[in-house]
Amino acid sequence: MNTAPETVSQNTGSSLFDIASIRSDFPILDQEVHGHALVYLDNAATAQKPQPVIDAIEKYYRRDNANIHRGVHQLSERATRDYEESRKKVQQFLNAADSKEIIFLRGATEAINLIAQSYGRSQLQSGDEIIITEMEHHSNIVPWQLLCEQIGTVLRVVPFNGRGELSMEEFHRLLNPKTKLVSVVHVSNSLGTINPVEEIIEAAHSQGVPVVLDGAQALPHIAVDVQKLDCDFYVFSGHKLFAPTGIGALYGKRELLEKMPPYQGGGDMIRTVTFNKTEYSALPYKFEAGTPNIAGGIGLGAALDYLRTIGMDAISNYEHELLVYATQTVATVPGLQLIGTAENKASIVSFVLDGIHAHDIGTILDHQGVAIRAGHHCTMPVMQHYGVAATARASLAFYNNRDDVDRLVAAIHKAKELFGR
Ligand code: C6P
Repeated sequence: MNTAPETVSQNTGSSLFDIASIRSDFPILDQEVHGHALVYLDNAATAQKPQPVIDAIEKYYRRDNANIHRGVHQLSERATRDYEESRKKVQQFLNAADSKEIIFLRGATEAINLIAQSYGRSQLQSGDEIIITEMEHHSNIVPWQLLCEQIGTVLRVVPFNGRGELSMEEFHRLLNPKTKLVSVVHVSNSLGTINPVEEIIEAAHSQGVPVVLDGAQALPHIAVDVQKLDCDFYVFSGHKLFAPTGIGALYGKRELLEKMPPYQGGGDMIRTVTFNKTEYSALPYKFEAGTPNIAGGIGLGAALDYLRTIGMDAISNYEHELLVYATQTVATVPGLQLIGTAENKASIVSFVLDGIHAHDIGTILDHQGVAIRAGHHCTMPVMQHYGVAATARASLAFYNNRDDVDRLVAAIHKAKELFGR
């Protein structure tokens, strides 16, 4: 395991942050890659899992594995109880008013597709406008394009400036009586920008327009209160939140979810079925057809318990300090250009290097034991904005430390050396 300058506890302002103890909760970090201690800086793609999450999944498969909501036996009762407890934990984590407002799905992608196909198809009409932004992940672009092809809605796109900050002037200009939905990323995965979602929600609501927030990259870094934000929908993926893959959730205001038709049909989402008429289950089950990812749901609950013991404010404060350090240190590399320098950022550092393709940077860094992501990050319009094919992206989590950042910078220097730059 890495020894770090900050293995001493750091006072983050709100609580003591014991980085050494936190790192020891993530067994995967304690390994070598290509003969070097692993530095994992690809957290925006997927985050690592702490031991309590691994234990919760193992316990489910060792002791409790059974289908839920169906069985009359002990195992099914236990599995159902733990799965439904997790729903309550998601409700508490987001501060939603009611656990019925939490729909378990595969992740952010499926959640946005559900909103587009269920809310979009039932509530919007040809000519209605949907506002998104230039910095959306493809999963907050393509589902709306599909809807536009299907029912004739029109997509409007809010641009961002050179720093990666949304043009709020343009947002207010685009918001007009034809606007029927706004769907915006809370934190950009390729730029790190934390968007002014409060202002967006207030302006949209003043015109009676509901707002969807893509929280996939926000929840791992900042405390989110959906009631305080007053957003209408909030979506996220568990695997970026230290939970297993294949599980995530959609939060929706109850009155909106109530009027939306089911997204998929099948078992568990019905009350009665005859060949003449089928009655659907109540919320949240109306949107949860078929056997769900039970182990994933239970693992997600364990991840949220773990995050609660550390505290999201402590995480935000710690990561902010680390981001400042990473930004300053990485920026000292000659020929390196940071992509995404917004005033308000989460811990994502995207960059390009003169004369070296991002994929080559990624490969050379991997050989130094440093895992980053290189590519368009499923945000091709962001790449088009900057006129680059790809960026190298280091995305930090609360288990990273200054030593990781120093290793990143040393590996970038090595890449430059190998390319004779
Ligand atoms: N971003 C990244 O490396 P899924 O695939 O459903 O778990 O998440 C999709 C998604 C939606 N919104 C945002 C803002 C995201 O960042 C992502 C996933 C990963 O940046 C994989 S491309």
